[in-house]
Amino acid sequence: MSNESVSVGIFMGSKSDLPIVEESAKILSNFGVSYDLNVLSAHRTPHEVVRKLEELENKGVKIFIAAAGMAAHLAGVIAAHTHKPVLGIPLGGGDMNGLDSLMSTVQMPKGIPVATFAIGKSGAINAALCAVQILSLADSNLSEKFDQFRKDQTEEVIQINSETN
Ligand code: RP5
Repeated sequence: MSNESVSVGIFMGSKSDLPIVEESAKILSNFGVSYDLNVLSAHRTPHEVVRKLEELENKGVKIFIAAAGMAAHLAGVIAAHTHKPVLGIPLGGGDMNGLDSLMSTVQMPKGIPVATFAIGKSGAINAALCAVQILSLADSNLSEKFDQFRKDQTEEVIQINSETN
């Protein structure tokens, strides 16, 4: 096990979630934020989820991102075992197109919060951006990168109009 520090611990419930969760990883990579990506399930591998979470706590993890579909309890289980912020991404793919995982993730009973994002790709991107925003509070370099990202994003939209008008 390496002793390298990790800022964000990413968990997904199944390998089938990877194409969406990679969107979070791409954002964190672009901002130079260290992360650790894990396929671990709250119901298939409950002990491994906790073991991995504790390993990451020892590496100084500051935020957890948890993505799962169907009866998506992964984010809630992680939140039960840590005092760090947990950002939940509900995933589609099941018969209910993600409404099941949205409700499972967002409807946490009081006392154990999970910040819940949009279903699927938008949620994966926004959860990572939110992680960057939280880390920026104590990191002025990262904060500058985030400011630049927002400026560039605005500029791209303005550019589309100047090209079409
Ligand atoms: C959840 O069940 C996973 O997060 C995944 O989104 C869903 C289906 O998992 P697989 O049957 O594809 O492994 O636990």
